[in-house]
Amino acid sequence: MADTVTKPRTKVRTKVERPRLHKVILVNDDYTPREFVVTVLKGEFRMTDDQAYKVMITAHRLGVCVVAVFTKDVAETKATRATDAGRAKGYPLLFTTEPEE
Ligand code: TYC
Repeated sequence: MADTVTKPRTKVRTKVERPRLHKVILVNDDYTPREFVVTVLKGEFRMTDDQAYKVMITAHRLGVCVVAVFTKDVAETKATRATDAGRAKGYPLLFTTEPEE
């Protein structure tokens, strides 16, 4: 036959990758009261008193502590809100974000 139809021997597979998660990181400073850090962690990240205290004291001792992981948008929004809560009180409290490896 003249019009031979050849089936493609390869299939196009669209790779769907899970969105990378982003860490919210609490950074220590010398001025923000411990109790205030705990309050912000509880309010913005829905932690118990115990969880919030452990995260705060880890950042206090080591310099930083991972608070939680979220999609990029959620991580950035929460980090900004939590940082702003400190700024509203005149504290240098800082939450940053970075992508998980
Ligand atoms: N280092 C602060 C103090 O001694 C408390 C503190 C802990 C501040 C963790 C920020 O991310 C922080 N008052």
